[in-house]
Amino acid sequence: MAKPVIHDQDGHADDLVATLLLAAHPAVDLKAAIVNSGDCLPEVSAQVLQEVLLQLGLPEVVVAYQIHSLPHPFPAAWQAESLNYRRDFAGSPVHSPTATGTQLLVETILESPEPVTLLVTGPCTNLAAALDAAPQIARKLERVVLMAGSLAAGGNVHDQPGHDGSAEWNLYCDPPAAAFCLAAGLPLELVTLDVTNHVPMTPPFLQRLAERSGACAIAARLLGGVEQQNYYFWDTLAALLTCEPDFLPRQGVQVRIRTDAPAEGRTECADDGFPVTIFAAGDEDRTLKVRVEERFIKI
Ligand code: AGV
Ligand code: CA
Repeated sequence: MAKPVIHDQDGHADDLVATLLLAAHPAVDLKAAIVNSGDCLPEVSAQVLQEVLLQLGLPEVVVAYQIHSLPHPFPAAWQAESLNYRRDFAGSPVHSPTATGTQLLVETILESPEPVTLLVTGPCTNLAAALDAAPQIARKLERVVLMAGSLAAGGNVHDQPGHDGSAEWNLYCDPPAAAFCLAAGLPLELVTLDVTNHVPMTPPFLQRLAERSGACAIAARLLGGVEQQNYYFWDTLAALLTCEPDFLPRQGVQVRIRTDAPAEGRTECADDGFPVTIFAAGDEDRTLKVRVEERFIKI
């Protein structure tokens, strides 16, 4: 039986491709995708996502966007990459998504007859807002997979004044929201940079994607709209692990999220931290890139 899943994301190319993966995977029944402020222009990325889902014959996935203000906004140049995706999908959208993303998240969870799996691949801001508005959603969440954090691998926030670079961007952009979600007792599973750093997204893979038809070709076009250097299977790997939890080994740890400068958003293991599950690259880290690429091409 396919599991009900919601994708809460922030509209960068790999977020959009992660939604396509969830929509295509037989183990998953994707109910909704919410595009939030973060690494994109939310309205633009939501329109592109809606358009792509319609092109692929998937009108049943409900798309909405939500504007939030973030303590540490993403670089404007990364947000503006949304315009590149739209340039490639010219033509007026058949439907324009509405700005009701928090409401969609709450309602989709509460209306589901079964417990829901939630994938978050952007800031924790919208999940925190939803928990604030309707705390009872916590009991309906079976798994909450986050592309977030870094334990031993170091951060990917560079050149931000007053920050030491030790955080991953999705947590750095809104540390209080991340800390709030961590403390909310959710069944959290983290896909951290410790794993994703083993899986860079390289031109030969994009070339292979582009040579295929359907969702693969669209994914290649979306991913071609970003600066390729230092791009990884971040959200796309988190989506794969949402569909196939046994793809990588898992382990339980206790973590805390710093909200104090200069390490805001940094994740640390701590005996008095909150219990979470983390995915590990395992001994196979050298072959992981090949395994992930092969799995992707086939879905
Ligand atoms: O930290 C990874 C997160 C993922 O959710 N994002 C991109 C993915 O959607 C932020 C990010 C880190 N480095 C980036 C990012 C880069 N070089 N370009 C765009 N976004
Ligand atoms: Ca993202």
